[in-house]
Amino acid sequence: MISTSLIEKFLQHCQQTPDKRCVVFESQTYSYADIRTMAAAWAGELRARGLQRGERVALFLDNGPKFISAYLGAQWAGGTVVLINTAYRQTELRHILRDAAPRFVVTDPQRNHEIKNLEFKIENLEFPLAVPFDFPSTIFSQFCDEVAIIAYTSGTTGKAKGAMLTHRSLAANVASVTEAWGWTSDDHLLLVLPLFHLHGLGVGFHGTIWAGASCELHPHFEVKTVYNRLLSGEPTMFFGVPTMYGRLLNEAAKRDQKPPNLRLYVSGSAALSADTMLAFERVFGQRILERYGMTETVMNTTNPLYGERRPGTVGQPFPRQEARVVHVHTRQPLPADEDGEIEVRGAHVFAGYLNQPEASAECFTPDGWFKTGDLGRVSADGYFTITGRAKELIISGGFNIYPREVEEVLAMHPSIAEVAVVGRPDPDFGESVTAVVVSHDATLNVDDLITYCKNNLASYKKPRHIIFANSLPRNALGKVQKHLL
Ligand code: MLC
Ligand code: AMP
Repeated sequence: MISTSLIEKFLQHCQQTPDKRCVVFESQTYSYADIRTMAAAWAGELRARGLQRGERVALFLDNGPKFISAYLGAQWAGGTVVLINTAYRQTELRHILRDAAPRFVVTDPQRNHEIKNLEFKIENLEFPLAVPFDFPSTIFSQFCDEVAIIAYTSGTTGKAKGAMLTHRSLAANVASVTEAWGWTSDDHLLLVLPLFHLHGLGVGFHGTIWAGASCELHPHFEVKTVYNRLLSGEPTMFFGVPTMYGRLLNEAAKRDQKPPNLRLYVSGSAALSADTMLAFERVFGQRILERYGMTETVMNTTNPLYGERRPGTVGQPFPRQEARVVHVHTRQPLPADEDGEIEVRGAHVFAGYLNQPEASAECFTPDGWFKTGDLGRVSADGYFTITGRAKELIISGGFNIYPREVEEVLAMHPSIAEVAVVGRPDPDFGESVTAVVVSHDATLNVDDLITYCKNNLASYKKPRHIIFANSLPRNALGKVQKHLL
């Protein structure tokens, strides 16, 4: 069992290789010692302002050194970090801040107004002061079973739930990931995923720190910049969602030069089509490694570093982790090649949802398997394939959108009588949000409805298509039959 934490590992690297490059951001290089100094400033500042062990610090920040140092500093000071997607608007923010009740919110001046408009008494931190701070790193062994991160992910209720990940589960997972992918201190990751989700943070950044490696952090994915950085030959790894790989392929079609081989390309957060995977291999000369994860568990299964990367599959469980397929009703394990629900078990699995004892109990079996809500099957030689979802969810460009959440906002619109939100295939985003609306207002305008959604929810959740209907198909119980839509 892993009895160390990410912070402890980070501090070990700071001691052993203080001058080694840790993060590059906007042409500026930060060594392990630099990041340690910045994280210590945050830890000192938070403690000086009264942060107690186990209290929460929310980060409402985009990618950058401030995110990284506040993240490490808050955990170093014994706090729990609450991750917030920076696209979130009032509805989402109000819910998260009410539910997580953070003691502090770390944000940028331009985002301050979003928080200030909410009726919360929060001490807002914008800049760390250099308050001296040092903690013996050994103290973190005692922290292992405390919550390191609360990451919001929705359920069918339409309200996001805070998944609590302990230091131990994060460490166990990143140890498995770095081992499976042969991640070493020589690796340099091109990291363009948002750090407020577990793909960018729990895989990209944690892996970097765990391995004592380095990453080149970008504010966001911009295809031309990423292509140029790949051409440079400097990064050894790139992690992306399928939308990014589709865009890189389009970019390659416009360029004369192809990037040299990387040690590893990884895709996840949404299904990578076998077509995209094979087209990428034809053009870039190497096969992407596809893996499968979730906020509640970070990484579950992976195609192999060496050996067959099978298109359309998400590979096998990471070292020291388990996965199986069970019947959706009887919950009994199924033989190979039969479709059911995927369950996972291991030290990587989260500790439950904040303030949700019932939902937390429901998602586990008595013997500790976590019910992922993903449908799939496993081949006789152990490769998992995801075939669908038991949970209602749209994954657009790697961001999760819960139809119910968008429906609730649209239903509040005075001109809308009924609404149902569904996903539909999209060549760029994989799936896109479509709203079927029943309205008796002939003047209702599509653009106004989209603006209305953007004012209330993160912009990526807005419908990309709105269809007007006279009524919604319902079954005898009055439930909307979405499959007919
Ligand atoms: C941005 N927009 C999206 C969108 N991303 N719309 C639908 N789906 C998306 N994914 C909208 C914005 O709201 C905005 O709308 C407009 O597009 C331009 O914004 P942008 O930021 O410039 O967009 P773009 O460059 O197109 O972003 C695409 C993307 C981004 C793929 C780079 O979505 C992204 O970084 N996705 C990664 C998500 C991720 O990290 N997921 C991991 C979850 S963890 P407007 O109208 O305001 O202009 C997880 C576990 C696991 O799932 O297994 O990893
Ligand atoms: P999130 O709630 O953002 O953590 O999203 C997790 C969900 O993303 C999983 O439950 C899956 O449905 C989906 N997912 C992640 N990786 C993959 C993948 N490689 N293929 C298909 N779906 C995936």
